[in-house]
Amino acid sequence: MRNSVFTSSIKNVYVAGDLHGHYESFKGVLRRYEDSARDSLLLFLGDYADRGLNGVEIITELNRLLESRDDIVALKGNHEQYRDGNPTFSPCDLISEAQEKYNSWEKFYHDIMVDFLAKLHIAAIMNNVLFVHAGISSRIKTVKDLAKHENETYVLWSDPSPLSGEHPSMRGAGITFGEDITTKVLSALGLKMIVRSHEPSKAAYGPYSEHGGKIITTNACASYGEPWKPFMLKIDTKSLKHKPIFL
Ligand SMILES: [Mn+2]
Repeated sequence: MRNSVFTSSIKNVYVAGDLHGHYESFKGVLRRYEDSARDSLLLFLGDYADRGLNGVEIITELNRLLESRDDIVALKGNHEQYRDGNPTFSPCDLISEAQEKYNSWEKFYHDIMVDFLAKLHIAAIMNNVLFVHAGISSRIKTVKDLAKHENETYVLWSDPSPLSGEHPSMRGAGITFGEDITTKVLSALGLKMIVRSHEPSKAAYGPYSEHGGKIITTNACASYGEPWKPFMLKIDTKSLKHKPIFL
């Protein structure tokens, strides 16, 4: 699969973080976007299935939307890493969900997933902001580096940390990276801010800011059995002004 970087000069972006099979949040995102958005773009940050009950429905409906709407864009998350129908991550609840609802994972994968996965971008850049599912690494020095296959694991798995430098991640994939790395990579790319998801618990009650405000973590799911407050982030990618829109 190609790893492309979506770029646009659009100013107002609505961002939905991890959905993880949470259908109510998905519908909430679409409803709030249709209510408020003009001259803007809706960006999903990945992790559409697993943990919640409705990965099949979210992926099927989002796949249709990506076909018909050019103001809706979706990134790849670490829960969208498959090789010939086999997930390279775990847990992958989508397989049993599709078996149940479709009678066959193979059929769902070939009918829907192949098409859906091909529409996902590895990152997005709009004006001053870089959007990724998880994070970065010092190996990323140009926009092209974001799309390189060998960097995919860093973009899809890494987490910002209070520790400076780069360290192996407890996740077993990707790294943790400090503010020094964030500053270096943003400056190399000529950008000012990173918006990501991947750690829903950090943003359980609203946007989570770290690295001196240069990184914002978002979350749109409520699939962890806690009374979280999922939201989408409205951001002006020129001025960097942003606010949560709770679902
Ligand atoms: Mn993730």
